[in-house]
Amino acid sequence: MIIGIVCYPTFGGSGVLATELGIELSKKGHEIHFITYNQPVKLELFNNKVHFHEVEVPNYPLFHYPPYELALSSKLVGMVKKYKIDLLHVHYAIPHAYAALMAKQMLKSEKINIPVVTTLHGTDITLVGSNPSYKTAVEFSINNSDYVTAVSESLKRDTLSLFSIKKEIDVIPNFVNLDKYVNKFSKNNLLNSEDKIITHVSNFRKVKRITDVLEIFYGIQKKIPSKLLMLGDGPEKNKAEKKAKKLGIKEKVIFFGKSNEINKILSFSDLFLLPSEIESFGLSALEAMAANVPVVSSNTGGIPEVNIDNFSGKLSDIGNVNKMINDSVLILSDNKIHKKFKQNARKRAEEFDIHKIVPLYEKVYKKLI
Ligand code: GMT
Repeated sequence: MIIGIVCYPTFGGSGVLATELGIELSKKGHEIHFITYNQPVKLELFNNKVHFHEVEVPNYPLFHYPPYELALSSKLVGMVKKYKIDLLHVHYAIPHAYAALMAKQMLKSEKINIPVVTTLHGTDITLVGSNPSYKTAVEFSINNSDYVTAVSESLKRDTLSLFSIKKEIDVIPNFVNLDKYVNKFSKNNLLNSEDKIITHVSNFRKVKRITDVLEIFYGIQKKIPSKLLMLGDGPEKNKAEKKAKKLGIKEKVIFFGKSNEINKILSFSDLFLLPSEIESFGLSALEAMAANVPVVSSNTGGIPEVNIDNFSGKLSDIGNVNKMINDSVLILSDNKIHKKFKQNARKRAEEFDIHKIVPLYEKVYKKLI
């Protein structure tokens, strides 16, 4: 099959997932065309089955907002015709689903029928999509896609309750490439070999509750010699650095910024923290679990579908920092308990093996083409 994939090319979960999907599909012999404004960060154009086409958005002084959707839909029309693309799979509804439907409409007038699969990822529904400024167009895009998938049951429920949906929504959970998380790497020389390594990975937005991450770590390090590794970047990073200083733990918290080597850091991590306010799935938690790292998280949204309480980690109500500290200390202070949680984390991640989930998307494509 020849598949066009539209996604954000950044470090966010939806872009990472879409990139991994495209790479895996290409390994299975499909021809993949990524169509977005930059080369996706995790995409290596390593074989002739994967292509990247940049969407250029020319600016003009009249434009306060350069019209990306227009450029994207025009590009999609051109690419579908040029490469005889069989199907468009768009990740994150805003504005990708809308642009793909416009392209579909334009192609119809040339007697080309291009199926559009829309995968909902989370904030395109919960935080941004349901905003009155976007809601009508998002609802239209969902109802008029040929097939709609959501990454968790929780996101499906949210979509059905926030919008008036006439379309069936199929849950196809996110996946992980387990092979990437088997090698062990040695600790960075900034880290003492005695210290337990606590890790957090995110885009440092408000919903991630970064100050909770620091407060949980503050509680842990009082009882267990440890370091906190903060991976990623975003609007809350400055605040986090200030908070670490205020709590007197600046020396124990290391901010790494955006990284393409998360698998290496996870390979020597002992615990992963994800106390988010909203999370449709929690791909970062799944990646940690694939690397044998237990997860202490909130129980919001789709997280309980990934992290199983008392098995792969521990879950708490949003903001219950004291419980998260106690849970972390319990997991880390006894080697036998820690080992069991580590094994269970990997076992749970195996349920989301890329080789189990990607065929579900292939089945959808075959049905539509
Ligand atoms: O967390 C974000 O704001 C980024 C967003 C994205 O587009 O990458 O993440 C969402 O999609 C991920 C991949 O499906 C999910 O694992 C995240 O839980 C989801 N984020 C939220 O729902 C806040």
